[in-house]
Amino acid sequence: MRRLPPVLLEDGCPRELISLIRTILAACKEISFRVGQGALSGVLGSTLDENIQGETQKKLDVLTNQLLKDILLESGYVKAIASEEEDYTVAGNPDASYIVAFDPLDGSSNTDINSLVGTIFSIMRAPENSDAADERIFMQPGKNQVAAGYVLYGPSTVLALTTGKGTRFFTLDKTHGTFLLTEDFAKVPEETSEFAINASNQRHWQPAMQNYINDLLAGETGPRARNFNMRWIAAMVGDVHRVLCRGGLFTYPTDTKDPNKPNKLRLLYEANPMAMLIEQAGGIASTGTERIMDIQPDAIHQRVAVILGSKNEVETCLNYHK
Ligand code: AFP
Repeated sequence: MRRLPPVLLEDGCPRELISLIRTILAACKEISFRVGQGALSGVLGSTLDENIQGETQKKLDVLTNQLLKDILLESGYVKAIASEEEDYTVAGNPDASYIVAFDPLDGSSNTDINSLVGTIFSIMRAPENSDAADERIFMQPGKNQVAAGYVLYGPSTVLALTTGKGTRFFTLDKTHGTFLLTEDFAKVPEETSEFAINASNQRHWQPAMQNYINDLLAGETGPRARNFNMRWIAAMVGDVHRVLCRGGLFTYPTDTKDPNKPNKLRLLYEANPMAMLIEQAGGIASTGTERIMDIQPDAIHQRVAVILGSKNEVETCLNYHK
């Protein structure tokens, strides 16, 4: 089976970028081990702290963030990092070419119930002659990403990775500590009868999403004339993995539940990398009104609405938004 570095070399990936990806994966192997230890290593449960976004931090949020941050900054391959768990960006090697945004442990509330969690990352080039301490170096649209991926810590540890030449899956061989290519060029089926949304927010959605979901729920006697199935893992990384594997529509739409927080998912380290993986597998990723990867960010923790997945179903959903 092919190993990760040769696959990326064949794609013509710059050596520095490959080294950076391998650095992220070194941290992810450690995270995979820690998550797998669960209650044995005393890392479950919450801290007493909140992050800048007002969310209670899990012990594993803090630990995984520290692991990724330390290994990335020590590697010398990154000019700066942005993390869900860091209030501000952190400067690294001023001469490095790349910047990395990451969610160290997406779906961290799942850790306490031994369910799916994952690390999401997005890599971009730092602008020429930029200042490593200037957070504006992250204010680039997702279409500038040179690589994006996630590592899903499930029954097996799976890496989904794109460097702009398709989306591939690698599985961690825990005996040898190596990520091995297990699926070349994943393709999201264009048609689907499966969707993922937190239905408990239904009364807070905008009319377009209300109408779309009502028509799915109406099943074969409704306007769609067929039955749909619903799944919700409460970790975007798990839901997107399912969509990449067998198709589906995943959405976390705008809602009016909290007027100060109309959107939930973060653009830089959740929506953008997932959008790149989905598009590279033939799917669509939109906010409902625009392509996610075209959005010009104005803050590192900016949130956006997300509708992504199987091409035909996302297009149908977008038609309700016109
Ligand atoms: P964390 O990044 O704080 O772990 O949150 C996970 C998440 O942002 C995303 O991965 C899920 O899709 C979503 O939250 C689940 O939210 P609900 O609480 O509405 O189920």
